[in-house]
Amino acid sequence: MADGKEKSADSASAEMIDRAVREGISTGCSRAESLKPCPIGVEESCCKICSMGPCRLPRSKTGETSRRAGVCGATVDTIVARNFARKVAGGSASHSDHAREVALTFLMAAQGKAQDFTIKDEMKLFEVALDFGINIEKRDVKEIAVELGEKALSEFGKQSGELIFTGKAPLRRQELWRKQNVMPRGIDREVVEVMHRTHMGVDQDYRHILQQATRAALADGWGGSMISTELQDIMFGTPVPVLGSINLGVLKEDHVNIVVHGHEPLLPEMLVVASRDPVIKQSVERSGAKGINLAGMCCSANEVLMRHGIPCAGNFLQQELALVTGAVELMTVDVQCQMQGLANVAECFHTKLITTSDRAMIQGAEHIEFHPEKGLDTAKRILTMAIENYPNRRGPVCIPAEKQDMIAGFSHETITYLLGGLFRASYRPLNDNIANGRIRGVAGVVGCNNVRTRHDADHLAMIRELIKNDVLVLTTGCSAMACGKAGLLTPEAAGQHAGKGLAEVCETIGIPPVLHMGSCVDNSRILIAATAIVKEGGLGEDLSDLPVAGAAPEWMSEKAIAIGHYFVASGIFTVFGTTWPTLGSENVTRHLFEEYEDMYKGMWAFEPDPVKAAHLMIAHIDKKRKALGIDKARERVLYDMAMRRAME
Ligand code: SF4
Ligand code: MSK
Repeated sequence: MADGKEKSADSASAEMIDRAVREGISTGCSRAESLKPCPIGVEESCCKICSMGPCRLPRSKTGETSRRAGVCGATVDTIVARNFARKVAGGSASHSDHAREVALTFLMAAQGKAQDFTIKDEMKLFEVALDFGINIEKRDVKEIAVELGEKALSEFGKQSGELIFTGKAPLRRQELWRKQNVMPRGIDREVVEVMHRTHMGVDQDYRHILQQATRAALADGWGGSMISTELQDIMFGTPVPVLGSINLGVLKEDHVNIVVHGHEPLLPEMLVVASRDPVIKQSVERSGAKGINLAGMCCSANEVLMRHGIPCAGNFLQQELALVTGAVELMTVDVQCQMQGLANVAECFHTKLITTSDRAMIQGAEHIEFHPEKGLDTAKRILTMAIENYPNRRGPVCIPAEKQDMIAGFSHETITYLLGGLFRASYRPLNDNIANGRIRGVAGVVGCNNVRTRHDADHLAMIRELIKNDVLVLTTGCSAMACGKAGLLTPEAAGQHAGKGLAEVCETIGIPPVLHMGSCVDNSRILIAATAIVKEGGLGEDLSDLPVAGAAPEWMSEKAIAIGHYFVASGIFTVFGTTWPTLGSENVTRHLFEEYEDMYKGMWAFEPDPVKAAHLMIAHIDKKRKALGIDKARERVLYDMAMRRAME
């Protein structure tokens, strides 16, 4: 196998990839070498939704789309559109089922039935209650929270009307969604309808299939994901900038290392509380370890980092590598992005792998189900298991030295305060700096790692290019963690990597040029931040008027497609890397890449070269600046005193 440095841009990961190879431990990197992707599947021109197939309709050698049809007569356009829509449904279902769990826990917390869960951010509770049309005057906090929990839960099963959070979007955008008939009605309904329409022999017009995919994606971004973010903020506190550290070097040889991996922050929150329990502390002392070291992985890491400053062990492609250190006593996994291969890696060491969600089990892992009624008790049980496992370490522990400081926790609320100050919280300074050209535009760079591209490399190449060109970057998920490891989430990064205008703004406010906004569901924060820029005024009337763009250069999951699709349907130009799942159909690709610009004023693009992709985004940003009439401002020179004197 190629050496670790070719597989990862992060030297800690490279070191562990090499260790795994030396010790004969199978990881995602080694499996990818022996398992090449199917070329027909990559282009999504294969249908297997009924047992008369699978029907494979590859492009001809000259690159033309096959004129053949599946056994039922389905064209390649229908097949590719169905596969794309099902990806959107899978992604929307994942975010939204996460949100359902959060909403159920929120309601139990409001009713006093969830052990140790409370309402931490009352101000945000009142704001969100008002969004839901709930009367907050002269009412008890718990009563408001119960009504909010019930109303939020009813968004999932609603059959008609419009999802409540779509009312937060700019009015122009809401009108456009109604005109295109994609306003989401109920979260579950839209996902179910995609699955029905893409069943054998139902919807067989690719444009019509994609219309429902769009409605399902909007039900994610302006529904499930947003509900999840807002209720988590109310329960656990709205994030504020926090100093944290990242990379495999956060693991400690003389501590009991527990890695929380997955997405739902419910158990991780309780583990934080339980780790402070005096009885737990006593058992740590008895074990001979110097303490408990909680660390996060993937989006669970983003959640506990933003609210507690808990260190991050790493992003998606580091999950198995953390275990290869031999220093992890226990890893918990709940839902999404956890590799089944973890069980094999854990077996090579003393590590206990614990599944905790009633929706996800892994053969070879131990299952300890987390339920909010007994949340704290479960967390203590898990910590105790980890402590008892500390003396069982086998073989030499090998923890890479790499560990990097970073600042995370830039919620939309925080950005408002940082920009405008506590007493005049506002996006006005950001809008002004965009108008005067110091900030050329804003980019949301998000998403996963993908073993088919060098780990972290594409995120970093794209983001460095964007900030060098004065584009402020908002980031979430595994992309945020790639930036953290590379030192881009520090205020000093502005002076080192950003263009002159962006650096000037960042240095004045004291923020990094790349702002960590959270986990995958927190991409809804980016929608809210973009909406706040529109509402502040002066930069158009819709999200599609803004000089902004989105990207996921190393995407791999269906959730990334759902996120990208709600960005596009919200009017944002979005470019993905690695591979693109509609290349099997020229018509479907043209529809999403070109016709969507007319329909939604936002469209998809595919560019595997991250620097070229950054320049597609910059070109789009410049096009929007020109349309707004602020393109000339960039050419204006800011004269300092020396230049003025020279003129005199
Ligand atoms: Fe083939 Fe049609 Fe069945 Fe798909 S639905 S597998 S194209 S026969
Ligand atoms: S964890 S969806 S690999 S961002 Fe949210 Fe990372 Fe992508 Fe999972």
